[in-house]
Amino acid sequence: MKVGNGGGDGSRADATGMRIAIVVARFNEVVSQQLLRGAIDALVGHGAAEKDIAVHWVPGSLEIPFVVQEVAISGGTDAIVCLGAVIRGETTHYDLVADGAARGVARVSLEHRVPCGFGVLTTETLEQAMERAGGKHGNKGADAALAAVETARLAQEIRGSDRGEPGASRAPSS
Ligand code: INI
Repeated sequence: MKVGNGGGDGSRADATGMRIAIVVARFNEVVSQQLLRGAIDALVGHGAAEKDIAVHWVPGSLEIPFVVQEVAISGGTDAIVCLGAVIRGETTHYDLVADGAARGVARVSLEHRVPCGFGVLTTETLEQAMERAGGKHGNKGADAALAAVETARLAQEIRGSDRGEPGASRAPSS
């Protein structure tokens, strides 16, 4: 039996040599900037070179899937990190934006076989968003970045396996 060792704590997120795109929504920019800072710091802290990180700003979270698709089609990117903040208090079409972004990114990720970390916050208030963008609840931009890198590494391992063995993921060790 072959047992992969996925973790989820970022310990397997080795970004060395990876080319990573970050697609970040300008809407609620005060939050997005913090998510972006967290993502870049996490990527560089896990071995990525700054020159290998491309940042694409889009107007709002609804535009994220299209740009993710363009990045995927253009090729050469190992992982994509999606960042944004959808805040219910400031919109009547919160559900539409939140749902559209999530479903769109998931679809592109699967259709184009590119790992995407999803760091689009969905909160009731700006305060809750800030708490998750470097505040008391951590930085979901960093979390999304490391999730994308870890998934990209796993994909490399699976695709690189030339012995025809079934792939395997590790169950939590504890
Ligand atoms: N986009 C966001 O990223 N967050 C929001 O909270 C938000 N609100 O509140 O509406 C939002 N809307 C813009 C949307 O993403 C598109 O940019 C817009 O509809 C134009 O296509």
